[in-house]
Parts: sequence; structure tokens; C-alpha cells
Amino acid sequence: MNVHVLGSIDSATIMTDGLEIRYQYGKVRVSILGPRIIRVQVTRTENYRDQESFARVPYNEDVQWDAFEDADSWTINSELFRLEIGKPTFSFVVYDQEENVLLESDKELALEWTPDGFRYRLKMHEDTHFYGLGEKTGGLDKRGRMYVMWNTDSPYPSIDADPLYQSIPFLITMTNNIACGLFIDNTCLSFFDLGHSSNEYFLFGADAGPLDLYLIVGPEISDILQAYTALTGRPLFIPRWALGHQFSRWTEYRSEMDIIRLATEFRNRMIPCDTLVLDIEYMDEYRIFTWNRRVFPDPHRLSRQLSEMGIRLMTIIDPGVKKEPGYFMYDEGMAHNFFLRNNDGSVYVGLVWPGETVFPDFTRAEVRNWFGSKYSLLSDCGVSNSSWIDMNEPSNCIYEGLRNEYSMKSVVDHEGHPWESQLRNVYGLGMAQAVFEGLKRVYPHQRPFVLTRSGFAGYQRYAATWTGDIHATWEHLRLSIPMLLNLGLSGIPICGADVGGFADDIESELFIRWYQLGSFYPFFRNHSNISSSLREPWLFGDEVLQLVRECVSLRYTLLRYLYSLAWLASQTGIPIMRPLVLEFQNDSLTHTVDDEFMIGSSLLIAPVLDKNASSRRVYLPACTWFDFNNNRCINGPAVIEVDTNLSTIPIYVRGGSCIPVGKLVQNTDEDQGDLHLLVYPGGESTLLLYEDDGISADGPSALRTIRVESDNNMLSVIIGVRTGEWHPPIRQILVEIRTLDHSPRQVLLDGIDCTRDLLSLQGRGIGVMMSDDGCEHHLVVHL
Ligand code: MIG
Repeated sequence: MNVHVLGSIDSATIMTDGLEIRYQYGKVRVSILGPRIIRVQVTRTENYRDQESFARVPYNEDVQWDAFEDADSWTINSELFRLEIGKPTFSFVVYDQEENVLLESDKELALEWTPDGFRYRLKMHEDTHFYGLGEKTGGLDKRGRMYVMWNTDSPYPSIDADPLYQSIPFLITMTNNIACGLFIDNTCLSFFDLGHSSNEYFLFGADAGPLDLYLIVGPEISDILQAYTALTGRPLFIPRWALGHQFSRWTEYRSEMDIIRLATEFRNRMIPCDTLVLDIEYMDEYRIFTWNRRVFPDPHRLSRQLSEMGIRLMTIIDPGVKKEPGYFMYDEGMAHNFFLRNNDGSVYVGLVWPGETVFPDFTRAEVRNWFGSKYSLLSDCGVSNSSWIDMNEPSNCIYEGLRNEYSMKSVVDHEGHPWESQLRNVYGLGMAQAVFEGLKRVYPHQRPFVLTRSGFAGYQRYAATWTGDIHATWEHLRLSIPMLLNLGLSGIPICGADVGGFADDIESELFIRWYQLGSFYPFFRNHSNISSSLREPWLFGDEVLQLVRECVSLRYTLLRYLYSLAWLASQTGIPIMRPLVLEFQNDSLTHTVDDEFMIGSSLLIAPVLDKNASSRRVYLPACTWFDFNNNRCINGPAVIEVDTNLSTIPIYVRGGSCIPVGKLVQNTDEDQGDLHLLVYPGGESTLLLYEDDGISADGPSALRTIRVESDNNMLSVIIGVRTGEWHPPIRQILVEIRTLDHSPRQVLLDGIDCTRDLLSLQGRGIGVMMSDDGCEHHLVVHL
């Protein structure tokens, strides 16, 4: 027993929000922050933290609890949990009120100090699964692996590369179907050994910095996500256009006509598209906030022409500023002392695209304000209210074959403390904040869209993300699913991977499979490397073009559903793209499924991930399912083998669902016409339909609840009253009840028999039309 860790107990005090225990060599503070959130801080010095948290937002919820002491433990009891603290080594056990153990530290050696940091050891059971940790390689379940949090540019990452671009030290554990969250609010290099070096324990720790833990009590994963995003901030609500299809490529543009031509192709070929994205070559020798005027003499004309075609322009911005007297960013930053400095007082100079580069210190509010205000230069050129921010790990020294990062060990923060160990991991978060807030000042009444490569826990407040420079391989296609699912389980609901893969050439079969999967990524962008084969969908032949058109079009018809889910994510932290375990937590067969996923609660997507596949296996959890493509009913739980050809995207609808769809449009600003509700029997559900103008930050919105209930004899749809001040254009509601293989006995709309007015929808089922007058409507179908 390692009694020297904290030593003997001096005193213990019960405070208004918890407990403080003073040991011979340190002290511990346990605070009950909310019904599900326990904060545990341990220190061997006077202060629990030297710095405010970068991840947190203010949070405090009332909670009733009481504490008891006996010879060698304390017990804190509240409505949702019981926490037992072992005195001698500061071990702890978290129970739910049914006596299930959620988390249990080792009794003998829970905490260990390392030279400047700590490690904590917790018990792992046979049935323990691990989720979260943000953007990581590996499967959905992280068990058996070891991960490090250290923001790193990882050009062309291998299939199990670690660390990657961002750090989210937030873990969800689940044992016997009961989940618990663990957030380590420490920005230094941290690690998670999840059964990599032991079969009985998992460990986490950090090289330096505070031991500041949050334990988040389940039992549901969704409870934990709501609490975690209450603590670290709800995800930004992106504008609707950001859910549209985007096309991007790192390439040397020859003239603005290259961009106009792309837009024209998308329109002529009827592939819906919302946004074209310019990568670093649009700048004047990589000077941020400038244009290469030889190629783009009049960016405003370009953006105007695009906007006439219903396409927005988005541009990349890197953090690094070219070191060049006379360049306004450099001169202004130098004049105000905005750049990171070395311990000898000189400005730190790195090597990035512009050559010698200096780095704004985004931890300072005045630097964020300055940087953010530069977005008026882009808005003046008609660039949309958005920014793609890259290289903000920060990436440094691209000339050393991209692999050798320059050390930034000599850098100190504004107060002279070492920067790299404490602040490297929040560089991307700070940049995202600067950009988000800058855009909000430039466009005060609109919601910005920021896409960042790097970040730390909490960056969901400011930005969406993509998974960096993955390869155009079948392995990376498959890997993108667990990566995005775990980002979603880490508070980042808006995420995607480069459709078509960033690096390498691509064959047409992989390309179409990637589009079919990518159509369901929350963030949906085709992007590729300067040296990869071209990715324009029309370069792969007519068949591929047609298939790309089909899956992109399907996404656009589902836009109302996706948009409501994006709104829901911004209110709750519950992701759009969900692992099956989030929806069916009690079904142990879902716990490791990561080649299928749900979109919301209603759609299960099982994309084809193998070359030359003529079928694929699909697991359908316990409920009624309908094949979206042919309405065939399948009763789960079931493992089915579904035949596939190049055009197949296996999609299953959960029985009892209502999916709001709309007319196919070519960009998301177009009106989608009548509100078309696809309703399925075989279960029940409640849908929250959110609508607004798609872009306003403070404009009117409308919300309605649509409730479906059904049994063998009856199906009812209750369309709740529309609340809020947003009004749709005059339109009808079409309720389409799919899958009915016979005419219903009777159909009542608001109590009136309308059996004879049913629309027959060419073998797809029946339809009922009503006016969308904002009032409540009841539809009852007697089968
Ligand atoms: O060192 O801006 O991940 O999406 O195209 C490469 C050029 C810098 C890395 C990004 C990638 C982008 C590329 N950037």
C-alpha cells in the first residue's frame, strides 16, 4: 500500500457543495455540481488549479445531498448516486441508487503522483466498454488501447495513428449496460490506458497540470452527454447551409473561372451543392487575409457569381502569420505584442507555408479580438459567414518532410510560464473561439459556421470538425465511422471525414461508396490533396455520376430531418450520427457495432464498406424495422444478410417513426415545398420538428412535436401545434403512411372520416393531405 501518496488525514470539512479533506501531503475537494456531476480535485500544493478552465462554462444546478462519516470512509448520498470515499488512499466508488457500481478506483493504489503529474487507477470489469475521447483511431469501443492527448498535425495518418489533431480527455465507461462519464479537465499531455497494460484496471493521468476530474453519473449515455455539454458548453447551432454538400480541394487555381466552372458543373449535372471551398492557394503567398490577385482579381465578383447560382464561398485560414515587415498582420501583431514569445523575450519564429511564421497567442482576449476582427476583410469580399481553420495544433515546420514538428519548448505564455506543456492543447480551441466570436461581430444577426482541425474539450461551442488527412483506402472509409461516432459521444455532433479520402488516388468503386456513406456524415464535404487524383464526381463516368447524384439528392430530401437533429444537438449535445449503443444501450450486441450507425432515432444506416461486395451483414436491434428501399418489414433482433450492388445503401427505418422530408432542391436555401411526413407503423416515437429561416441567430423559429403511436389495429399521428414566431410559406402537410399492404378500414382526420379522400401513392402506401395551418391535427388510421 502506497501510504505516502497523501499521507494521514489532518482534517475534513463539510462545505455547502461537498467535502474538503486535508491530508499530510495534499488535499482533496469533492463538489457536487449537479444531479449527475461530481467534481473531484486533488492537489499536493495550495491551489487546486493555477488557471481557469478552458473547457468549462458556468454551470450549477441545485441538488440535494447529505454526507456521513465513519471510521475509514465518507459517503455522499443524493437522488441519483452514492459516492463512497475511502479515507486512507482517497479511493472512491460511485454507485447508482440500485447499487450498481458505476466507477470504482483501486483501494490500495488509486492515486499516484508522477514527477509533475498524476495517474489514477480504476477497476475494469469483463463487461466494461469505453467510448468518447474525441477524434481517435480504433473501433467504437476503445478497450484494449492506449491513447495520448497531444495535439499533433498527423499528415497522412496510419490506420492506428495516435495522437491526432485534437484532445478531448472525456471518457464514457459502460459496465453491465450502465454508463458513467469521466472528464479530466487538464490541458497538458494526458493519457488513457484502457486495458492496454492490464486486464483488471484502466488508468488515466497527465504529465503535469491539475488533477481536476468530473464524474458524470448515467445510467444512459444520453444523460451523460447532456450533462457533459452543460459543463463544457452546448454545440454551436450551425446554419442550415452548412449541412449541404460542399466541394473542396487543395489545388493551384489558375483563375476564378476554375471555381465558376465547378459551380456550373454541379448545377448542370444536378448534383445538389451549397458551398465551394478555397484552400490555401487562394492567398497571396500564404499571407492570411489576403488574395492572390493574379488569380482572383475580384473576389467579390466571384462570390456574387456563385451566389447567383445558389452557392456560397468558404475559405481557409491558418493561424500562422508570415514574418514579413510591411505585411499588415505582422506589423499589427508586432506593434501590439500579440505573438507567442520565447523565454528570452524574442518572438517565436516557426516554419509553415509562408516560410518564417509567427503565431498569435489566442489565450489572450485582445489577440482573439484582433484576429477575429480581420474577418471583415473576407466578408467584404463576399466570403460567407464561415471559416475553415487548419494547422492550429499548431502545425509547425512543414519543410522537414512534414513529420518533424519543431519543438516549441522555448515558448512562454504572456506571464512567462512555459507554454507548450500547458497550452499547446488549447491553441486550436482559442483560435476557434477567436474566429467564431469575430464572425459574430462581423455578422451580428447570423449563425456562423466554423470548421476546425484542432481543438480541446469544449470547442463544440465554436466549431465543427473534420478528421484531417485520411487516405483514400477502404480501411479509412471504415475507420471514419467509429471516429465520427466517438466525436459525437464527446460533445462534437457536427463532424465529417473528407469524402473520397484526402490523400492518394481513388478508384471509382471506393469513391461511390464514400459518397454513399458521406451523405450521412453530419458535415458532408468532398475534399482532397493537391497530389491526389481529382474528385469531381463527373470524372468517374456516367454510372458513378448518377449514383453520386442519387445519394446527395437523398440527403437533400432528408434535410428537414437533419436540420431538426442539428438543432437538437445544439440544445442537448445528443449527436446527429449515433452509434447503435446510444439508442439501444440495453442490447449488448450493439455495444461494439461500428460499421452501422443511426441518424437520429429513426434511421439505421449500414453502408457498404467492402470492395466488390455483393451483400453485407446487418444487425437490427430489437424492434420492428422497415427497409427504406423496399418497405419490407423485418422484426429485430435480427442479423440479416442484405444483397448489395453498386447502387445500394442499406437503410432501415425504426417502426413507429416519423421522418420529415421535402422536395429535392439543389441548395438548402430553396424552399422544399410541402411538409412531407413519412410515417411508419410498428412502434412509437416523438419527433421534434425545428424550423426557421436557416441562418438567423436571433430570428423567429417554429417547433412542433409529432407523435406516432401504433398497434396491430391502429396507427395514430398527432401533429402538435406549431409554437414560435416563424411561419412557413403556405404549404400542405402530406402524411405518407408507408408500408400498408391493404387499404385501411377507416381513416379519421381530426375526427372526420376521410377514408375516401386518401391518396394512393403508387404502391408505396397511402397519403393524407391537410393544410399546414399551425394547428394541432390528429390522424387516426384503423388498419
Ligand atoms: O499541410 O491547406 O488537413 O485539409 O487541404 C497541409 C492544405 C495543410 C492540411 C489539411 C488539409 C488541407 C491542407 N492542410
